Amino acid sequence: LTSLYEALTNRRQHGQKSLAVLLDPDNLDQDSCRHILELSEQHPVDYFFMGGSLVMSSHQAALIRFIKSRSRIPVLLFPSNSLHLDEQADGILLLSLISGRNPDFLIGQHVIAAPLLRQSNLQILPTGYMLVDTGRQTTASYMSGTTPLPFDKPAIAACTAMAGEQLGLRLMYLDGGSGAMYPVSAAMVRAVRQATDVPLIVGGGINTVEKAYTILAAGADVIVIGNQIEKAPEFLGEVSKAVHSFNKVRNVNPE
Ligand code: 1GP
Repeated sequence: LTSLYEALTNRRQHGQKSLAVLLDPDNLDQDSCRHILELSEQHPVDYFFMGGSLVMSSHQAALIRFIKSRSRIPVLLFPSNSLHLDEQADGILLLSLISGRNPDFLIGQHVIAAPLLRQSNLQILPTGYMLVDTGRQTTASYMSGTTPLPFDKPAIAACTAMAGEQLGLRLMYLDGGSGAMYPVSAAMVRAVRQATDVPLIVGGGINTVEKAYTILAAGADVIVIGNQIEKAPEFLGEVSKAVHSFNKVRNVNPE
């Protein structure tokens, strides 16, 4: 197992929560990236996720180079297809879109990427990726040609995650989609948490500290914030503090 994965499972075992900041090359220029890196020196960030559902721009490689030359925070690729691989990153969330029934995103893109990944030094994190319906169609659901999980059916999400874990996936990622109107429900986070033992990542539409706290309290190990930090970079400080205060509380009252 990779060291990134070991760190994630260790943190889960100790009830420690993590913050991932999603950097979408389509929405981020170098100046905004520099600003986020400066903020991340004052307010701990555990991971940068790099990617987006479309990636029209060609500067992902330059952005990763920029981050790696200035920060020690691990960069994990969050690719939407096999074109978005980049060896400069530390690792890759190798997503299998298990909420959908499109074989291309369950296994097809992975077959294309496999020889490249094998040659690379990227740490591979096999991830069960579940898109959840949060009120409007997201780029990810449109581009992947898949139907997201129904918002109010936590049991379907739990069974999907269970199946993903049984197939050998080592992380689960519940995603309401970038810029979702509201995040996935606490009930769904709780159901997936109870159904599986692997670290749980939750993102999409987390744009207040309260929402972040609710998702963490429901059992997410990692929360992902993209849009709200793009819109208001100072949110990084607020949400980082929330994640860490949560960890302090958990340390006093371990489960
Ligand atoms: C989307 O989970 C990420 O894949 C982050 O979503 O941009 O809404 O924070 P937001």
